[in-house]
Parts: sequence; C-alpha cells; structure tokens
Amino acid sequence: MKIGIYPGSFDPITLGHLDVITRASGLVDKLIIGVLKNSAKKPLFTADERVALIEQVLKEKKNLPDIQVKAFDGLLIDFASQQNASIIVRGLRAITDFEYELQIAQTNHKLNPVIDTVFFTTSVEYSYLSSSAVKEIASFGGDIRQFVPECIVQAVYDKYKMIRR
Ligand code: COD
Repeated sequence: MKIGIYPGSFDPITLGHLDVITRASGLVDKLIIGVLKNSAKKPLFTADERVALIEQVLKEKKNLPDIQVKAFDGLLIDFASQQNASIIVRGLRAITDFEYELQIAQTNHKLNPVIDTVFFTTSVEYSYLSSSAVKEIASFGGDIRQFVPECIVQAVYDKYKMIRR
C-alpha cells in the first residue's frame, strides 16, 4: 500500500491546498494530511481546530479516496516514517517556494532516503494564493469566499471576531 503525507500548517486550509490534496490523492492508496502543531509561524487556529476544519472540508467534498488528517509535532520525516509513508507531497507556487522546498526535500531525503518528496505545481488559478493572504484579507473584513472552501469561511471571520473582543 502506497502511503503519502501532505504536511503543512494549513492555517487555514485554502482552495490551493485542496487542489493539491485532490490531485495527490490519486497518486497514492492512502493520503495523510499532516498538520504541524507548533509552527514557528504562530498559527491563528490551534492544531485541533485546523484538523477539524480540514475534516469538515473533506466531508463536504465528494469522490475523494481514503484521506486521513493527523496533527504532528517534531520532525516531518519521523512522522512520515511512523505513518509508513513512502512519499511526502508538497506544492510549488513560485520560485521562492522552490528554494525553500528544495532545501527541505533534500534534507529530509538525507535523513531518510526511503522517503521521497513529490511536488505538485500549483494550478494556475491558485498560483497567487496563500493562507497568509487569506488571513490578512479576513483580518480587515475583506471577502475571502473565493480563496477558501465555503464551509470554513465563517470560521475564519469568527476567529478574528474573537481576537478583537
Ligand atoms: N497552490 C499549490 N500549493 C500550495 C498553495 C497553492 N496555492 N498554497 C500552499 N501550497 C503548498 C505549499 O507550498 C506547501 O507545500 C503546502 O501547500 C503546505 O503549505 P503551508 O503553508 O500550509 O505549510 P508550510 O509550508 O508552513 O509547512 C511547513 C512544514 C510543516 C511542512 C515544515 O515546517 C515542517 O516539516 N516542519 C516540521 C519540522 C521539520 O521536519 N523541519 C524540516 C527539517 S529540514
């Protein structure tokens, strides 16, 4: 059974992430979405909240094969190995992503040569899209409906309402 890990912060999940999930799920028998718990990026949502949001999105999206969502801490390569994964899936948007991703992929391969990183180039319509942009737009009350799955739009606005209180 070929198992793939798609790791990230997913703070929050965007349509760009969902596009990679959909395409990558056809490449493996089982895809595990790995949500990093303690990101240096100081996430807006807790790891449990991010897992729940992704699960909600997957529930609403039809025709997806076996996909699990798990929070993880520590090294990605250790998590991938614990999950018996042979592939790490990452997305590439721009040349700036490439430099960062290449370094991580090569380091992870050095740490465990049986696990390879596979890259999906972004679909053109999502090439500009990032969780950071979504958060910035939402923090100013802008319209994020075209950037994140419909079922999580309100959760993002609600988070900023809670922060402002
Ligand atoms: N289109 C296509 N791909 C996209 C899009 C889009 N619009 N938006 C994001 N992506 C891709 C990103 O390029 C990335 O590949 C993936 O989706 C997830 O993105 P993020 O931003 O949610 O997640 P990151 O990049 O913050 O995740 C970083 C990790 C959690 C993977 C990394 O920090 C990590 O592995 N941490 C654990 C410690 C570790 O092992 N470090 C590595 C030692 S070298």
